[in-house]
Amino acid sequence: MANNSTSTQISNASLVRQFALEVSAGLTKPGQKELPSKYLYDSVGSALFEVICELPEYGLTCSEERILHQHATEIVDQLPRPVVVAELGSGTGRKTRLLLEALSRWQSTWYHPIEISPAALAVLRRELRDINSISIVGFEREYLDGLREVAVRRSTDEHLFVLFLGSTIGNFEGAASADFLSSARRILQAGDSLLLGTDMLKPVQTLISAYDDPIGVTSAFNLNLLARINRELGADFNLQQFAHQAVFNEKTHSVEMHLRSRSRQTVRVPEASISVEFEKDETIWTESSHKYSQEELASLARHSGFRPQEQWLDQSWGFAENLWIAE
Ligand code: AVJ
Repeated sequence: MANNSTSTQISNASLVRQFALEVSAGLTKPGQKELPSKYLYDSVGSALFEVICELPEYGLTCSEERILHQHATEIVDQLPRPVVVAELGSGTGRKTRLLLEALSRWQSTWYHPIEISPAALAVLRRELRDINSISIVGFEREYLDGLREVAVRRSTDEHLFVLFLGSTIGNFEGAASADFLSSARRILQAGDSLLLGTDMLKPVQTLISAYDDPIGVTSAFNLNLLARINRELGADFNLQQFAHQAVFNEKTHSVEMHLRSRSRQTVRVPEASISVEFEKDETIWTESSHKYSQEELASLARHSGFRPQEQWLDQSWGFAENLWIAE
């Protein structure tokens, strides 16, 4: 099979309009202002996230890579064949490569990365183009929309193998994670599988260092969201007037990233037709990264229509790769 690579995408104008709507909703929200974390990943943000993954303080990536290095073959051996692979959020492809290589030993494989960032999709295609018998067709879409497209294209004998790595599931707030997984499950058929990466609960200080690293990469990653709003929506955020903050929310078991206003100020966002007032020390909540317990994972699987099949745990950091089967 040729290693081709195409993608279907939606128009830039409609993406910018959607961005403007979500920025407007988040910044005019009464009480805690917020911005959706998915917008952290433009080309600058995606590049910064790759650097974050190299930081010793951010143990998630290395931990997950260790698991896949050791167990990729064992993981794919549990799958019904033939499988079509769909990945929610493609990352750089380094972890995916380990699984695709293991798969390509016994079959030609269609691989569908679903990724809202065109920059990340491009990196991925470059990264994976040398793997034999893998055909890459990417979808520049939101996760569930992309998954639906993959699902309608599969033939009757094919099983879907959905990758959702890196603990990105942790970015969904509270019940939203079970809602999301339930929605994904409804797109799947019984017997399809999900490989879910989850970062586990660990001491708060370890977590804070992971999200507030000493050389400021995560700070740049967070502040870039405001820079992006300046670039794409013509806003006048003064980046010097905002500070990165990482806090652990004990109630929700999530590390939250915020951007704290250093002064009382007003920011205009012309393309979103809004003007926003900030009190000194008021924050914009930009991301939550939930940390899991084993009990919680079991109940999450149950509530979203999956049966946990097997788990691979890296003890040295505390990261779990979970293989769940759609019931
Ligand atoms: C890619 C969403 C899993 O939440 O740990 C890294 C993003 N944010 N540092 C995470 C992130 C701050 C990351 N995910």
